[in-house]
Parts: sequence; C-alpha cells; structure tokens
Amino acid sequence: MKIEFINLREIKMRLRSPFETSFGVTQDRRIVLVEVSADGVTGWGEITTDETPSYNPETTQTAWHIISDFIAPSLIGNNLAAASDFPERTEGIRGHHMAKAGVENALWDIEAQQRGVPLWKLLGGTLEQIACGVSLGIRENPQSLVKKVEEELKSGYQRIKLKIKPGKDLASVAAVRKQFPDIRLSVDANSAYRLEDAPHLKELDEFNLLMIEQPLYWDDIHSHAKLQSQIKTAICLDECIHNARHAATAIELGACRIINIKLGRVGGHSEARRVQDVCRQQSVPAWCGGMLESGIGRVHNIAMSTLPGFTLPGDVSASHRYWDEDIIDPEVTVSPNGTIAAPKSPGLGYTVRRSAVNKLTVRQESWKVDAVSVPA
Ligand code: OSB
Ligand code: MG
Repeated sequence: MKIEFINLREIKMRLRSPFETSFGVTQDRRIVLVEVSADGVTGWGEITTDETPSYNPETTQTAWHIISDFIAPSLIGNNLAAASDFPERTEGIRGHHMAKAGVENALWDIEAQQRGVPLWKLLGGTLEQIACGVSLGIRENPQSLVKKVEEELKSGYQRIKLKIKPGKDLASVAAVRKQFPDIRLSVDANSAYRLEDAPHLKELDEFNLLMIEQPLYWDDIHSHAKLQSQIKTAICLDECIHNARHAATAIELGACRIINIKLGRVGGHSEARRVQDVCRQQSVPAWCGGMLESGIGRVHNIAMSTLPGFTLPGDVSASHRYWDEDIIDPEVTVSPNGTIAAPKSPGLGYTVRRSAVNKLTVRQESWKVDAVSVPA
C-alpha cells in the first residue's frame, strides 16, 4: 500500500455524563482521528489518549505532536507491504504507543478493505460475538451506584466493573455485592493505592470479585507481584502492560492473573495480537479495555476482541452509553444477552459519518503526495 494521504484531526465530543476515576473527572473529550488513504482506499484510526497525562504519559496534544512532527512526514509517500510492517518503521520513536496505534490501526482498516475481508477476520479473530461488560465511574453514594448497576444488568451486560479510590471503595463494593450476590463484579483503582495498603485491599477478598484492576503504581510490575501474594482476589494489570514482553514478565512474576489489553496502550493491532498470544499460551484470561472511545476506536476494539485469547467480557459497550450521537453508522449496539456481533462487511464494517465528523472537528493537518485527489 502506497500511503498517499494522511489527515489528522481533533474532534470535540461531550460524554452524556461525567466519568469519574481515581485520577479525575472527564466529560469533554478531545479525540484525535487519523484518516489514511493508500491506493485510493481510506482507513480510519482513533488516538485513545486522555486529555491529561493522568492515565498514562500521553495526551491529546503529545499524540498530535508525535504524528505531526515525526510519523506523518516519514510515512507519506511510502510503500508498505502490509499494516503489520508499521511497528518496525516507527521503532525509532520510543513510547507514544497511543499515537502510533491510531496510525497503524488505520492501515489495518485499509488492508482489510483491500483484501475484501472484515478487519476482525484479517486479524485472525474467531469469535463471531464478543462478550460485553461496563465500567462505572465513581459516584456520590452507594445507593445511586446500586441503581446504576441494576440498569446495566437489565440491558444485559455480563460483567460490572466499579471504579474505586481510597475512601470510595469498600462501602460501594459491599452495597453492590449485597444487592447482586451472583454477578461477575470487578473493581478498577487506576493506580490509586500503595503497597502499604495491602491489608486494606485484602478486605476486598470477601466480596468474591472477578478481579482488582491496576491497584498500584502505573509503572511497577514488581510491586503488584508482592501484593498478589498477599491477597486472594486476582489482580488484573492495565496501565503496567505496554507490550507482549511486559505481559510475559508480569505473568512470570505472578504480578497478575488477568490482563486488560488496550489497543492504544500497547501500540496497535500488531502488538495487541502478540499480547493476546502470550496470555493464551499461559492460560491467562484477557479482555479488551476501553478509553471512552468514539465509534471509530470502539469498532477497532470490537475487531480485536474477536481474537481467541479474549475470554472475559470487555469494557466495550453500546455507543449510546457515551454519546448522544456517535460518528459511525450504524451505532454500536449490544444484544439483550450482552454481546456485540462481529460485523460482516470488509474493513471496519461500520461507516464513518464524515459530515458528523466535520462538524465536530476543531483542527486538522494533512499530508499528501503530489497529484492525489483528497477525499471530500
Ligand atoms: O482504566 O479502564 C480504565 C476510562 C478512561 C481511562 C482508563 C480507564 C477507563 C475506563 C472506561 O474504565 C472504559 C470505557 O467505558 O471506555
Ligand atoms: Mg483500567
């Protein structure tokens, strides 16, 4: 594929309600979309950075900088045999996985269209339906959280994840568990605790949780191994796992028993597939995490979640839980038993609503080779 056109744009989208994690509250998303054309075929990717460097070191603005100043100028006009060649071409750029993933994933969309197959099949996906759960933000009080959980269960979601932080943990979990003794329930701390909190975290053991996600330091696998040896609840790593080597290390050290795979955090479909392979070989369940994505990122998540290592319900849920209006057609919907069907048509299998995207765009930058006509 000869890369003829790259368009970077930032869109502004407002979540239907604010989402609170241990690191802050988000409502107004600033999302960077990448559109790439090769041999006349257009593909889309989404950068899954937060607006602030509080989940990981990347932000909307750092991703823009890395793509605008390094990736796009070096990629334009190049000829790639396959999307899977992209990681090697950008090896010289350290880190910035979310920025890279947005570009690589657009190339995967192109390749799938060129081959006339759905992206999930090109990736090697085998699951025709993916299992869905929801991630619920920190709330004012346990009562309102229990009500919210009830709503989500009614919609069919197969697993409920509660965001927690010190002071907003045991009482919320206890209230939800009391009301719903048998559901698959997990918690996500986004690195809000210290190793010294082990005795406190041990109190979560009595709630029969599926997992506790990323309790400790975002960059420290070893401390999680120390914690895992002191608590019964399975640790799931999110922030700590940036590639397949990290996944292998974490499993070998006993730092986790479950892994959350995020396409952006690991740098795109190529590496996500390798992380998933490591998990599968070691019989460690994996699932697809979310970053409050627009439809484009969501649909890439659906494709990834069809790989055979994704054995637990992910944080991939319906468009309408996030947005009044999503930017893809159709919107992502979830069946009454909490599944999403893998799409049938080539590429992403959903159409990007270009007019909606244009309306939400606040800045753009493009690169093109000479004598190429640009999509309207
Ligand atoms: O840790 O999984 C996380 C959202 C933003 C940043 C980090 C996380 C999350 C979520 C939301 O849990 C998942 C979603 O619904 O997209
Ligand atoms: Mg998480």
